[in-house]
Amino acid sequence: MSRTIAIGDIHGCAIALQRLIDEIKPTSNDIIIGMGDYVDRGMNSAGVLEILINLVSTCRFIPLIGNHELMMYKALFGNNKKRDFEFWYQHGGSATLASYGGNVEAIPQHHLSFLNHCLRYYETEEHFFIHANYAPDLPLSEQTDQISFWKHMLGAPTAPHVSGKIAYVGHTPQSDGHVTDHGHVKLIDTYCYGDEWLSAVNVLDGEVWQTNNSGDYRSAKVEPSAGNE
Ligand SMILES: [Mn+2]
Repeated sequence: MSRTIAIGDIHGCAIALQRLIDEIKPTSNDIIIGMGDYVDRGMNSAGVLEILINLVSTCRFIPLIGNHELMMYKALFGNNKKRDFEFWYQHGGSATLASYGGNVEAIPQHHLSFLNHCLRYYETEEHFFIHANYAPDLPLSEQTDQISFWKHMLGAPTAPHVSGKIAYVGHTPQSDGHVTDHGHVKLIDTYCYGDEWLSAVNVLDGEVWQTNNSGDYRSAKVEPSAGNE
């Protein structure tokens, strides 16, 4: 039995992430998609990246890029390091750096290489996964950085995508701690770093695992999302 599971924005919440993985119990048959924003804001970004890198050996793990990975990567490797570093540092990067003892040089090579291997989006037969948002009328391969990684989905949801596939997005914190189900698009950043929950969703049956920074676990359900509309 193969499961396809999307994990919402983690933001340095290593305790919640570890509990989540303990509950999911991934196997080599599972596809797990990380929605991006693994780092920044929370207490232990270094620990989060270490846990995610280890996931590669237990399941088929597909990490997507979030705007925070973009900021971090630019801060470390960009053309304008001073400006980009300042920008990252002020948007949660200070917490990430602290998790490495405050020393950029202490970020291990395999963490940097992880950042470099994150994907812009991922799609299956019936679903697609992208950090922030999408232009409904454009193919996934033509989406812009601004929309894919930065544009919040507030108020009315983005219209269904031209592919007819169901979208999963993170990035826009759902401050009540619940996955928001608009049918054609599911919002799964459930605000773990803001003392709510970290969510994982099995996209085939709507099972939801939720954990928090105290290491608590609860289960939930979204509407089955197989099929169209
Ligand atoms: Mn984000």
